[in-house]
Amino acid sequence: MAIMDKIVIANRGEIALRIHRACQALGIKTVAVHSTVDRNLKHVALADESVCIGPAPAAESYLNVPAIIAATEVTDAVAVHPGYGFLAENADFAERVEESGFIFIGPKPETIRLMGDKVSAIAAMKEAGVPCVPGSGGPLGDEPEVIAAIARDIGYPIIIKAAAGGGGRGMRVVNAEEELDTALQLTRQEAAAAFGDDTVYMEKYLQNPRHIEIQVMADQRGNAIHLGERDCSTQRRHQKVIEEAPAPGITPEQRAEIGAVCVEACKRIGYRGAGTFEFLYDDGRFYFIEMNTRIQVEHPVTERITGVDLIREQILVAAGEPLSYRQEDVQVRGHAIECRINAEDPHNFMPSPGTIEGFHTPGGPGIRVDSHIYDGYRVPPNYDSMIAKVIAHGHDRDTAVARMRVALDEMVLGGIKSNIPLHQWLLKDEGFLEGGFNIHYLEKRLQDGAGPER
Ligand code: MV4
Repeated sequence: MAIMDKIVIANRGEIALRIHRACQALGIKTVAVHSTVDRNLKHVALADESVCIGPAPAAESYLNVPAIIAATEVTDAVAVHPGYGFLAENADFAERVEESGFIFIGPKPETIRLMGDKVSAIAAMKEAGVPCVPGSGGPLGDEPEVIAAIARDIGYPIIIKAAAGGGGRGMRVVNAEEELDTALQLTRQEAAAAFGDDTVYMEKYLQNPRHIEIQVMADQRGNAIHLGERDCSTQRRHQKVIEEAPAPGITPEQRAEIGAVCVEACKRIGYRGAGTFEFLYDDGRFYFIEMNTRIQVEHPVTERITGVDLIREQILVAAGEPLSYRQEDVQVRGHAIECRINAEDPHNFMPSPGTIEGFHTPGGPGIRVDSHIYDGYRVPPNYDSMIAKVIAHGHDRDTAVARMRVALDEMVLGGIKSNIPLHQWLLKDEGFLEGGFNIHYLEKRLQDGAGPER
């Protein structure tokens, strides 16, 4: 008997296929819910059942809560996996799923809500002993003098962030006191317009940190483990381009220490399922900024170095089963790198939807490709442009990079433009190869005119 009978996959693209595969391996039936333009998705063909939940715009399909709940009811499914993006971190959705009598494969709705508000997330983490960025330690009030005093105390530059923001939305750097009032007003206005909540807070602005995140997994029996870190510093406009694990230069001792802190925090707040603690890493120290309460795009690099199937664990713990691993069972082996392949122009980053003509995936030792595309598949213009993830593993970083270069050279992806040339350039960039990058490195190189050959 399978641990669950049938799961609704409330997502699309590569992650929907990834979830389908994990279900199949557990003997669980799947329901693909999809928009009208997504009838030809690979996981729709493979799923046991499929339900069209609306037209192409995500607001009317993948974000259509009543349609997804109805599809779960009519197919007699027992659980919903939200993947990433769309409704994955929507506490109201998780609540609706549970109120309808189904299992939400993710944290409790109240945990999602706690972490969705960055002010309450930071307060909870600080309380649990997680190191945070020096800051206001709560929402900013409406007295300019008090706010100016907080900023002076922290020391410029500071950053003002929207409590309802996250992932780079609703924030502003302030370099000196004379800019403070204007920046505060603008950030409040933008936050009110974008999130319907003008609550803002303040942190010390770290100028050139790396973005390092810790993967955690918790069951419903009080067990929690960490699966090491990922370095996601290689990004452009808050879109990650390359992720890797372990993070260059992080020692096993540092990993064990910050990992234990995150595990302890998970236990304190009764965390459930997969989660990621996002840190800025500067001057040898970790500073918590946000927690993601979902499985992430880059989860395969962690799977590759630890051997843990994170989607499988998500499903097991959602069913009430214990984690399959104790902390001492988790070992970091070698190095893994992920290149996100997007249907976009490699020079100007404009989306490039269209029909795939000629698709051949690379292979060989240490290569994994997570992708839903196939020869003749039409990439719709309506959604995120990521169409594949290539993951390379090796006994060390250089070996993983070498294998990734071979893989990308071997890969055939015709009919549309892709950012493969951007990756091929980055994988030969000296700064990248040295691992001496930070969150601004890629953007600076591009600004300096470096990049793939035209
Ligand atoms: C910061 C920061 C510097 N100092 N906070 C951007 C996304 C959101 N998750 C938080 N972000 C940042 N917060 C302090 N106190 C710099 C960033 C930031 C960033 C962080 C991670 C990855 C890429 C980034 C790109 C620009 C700015």
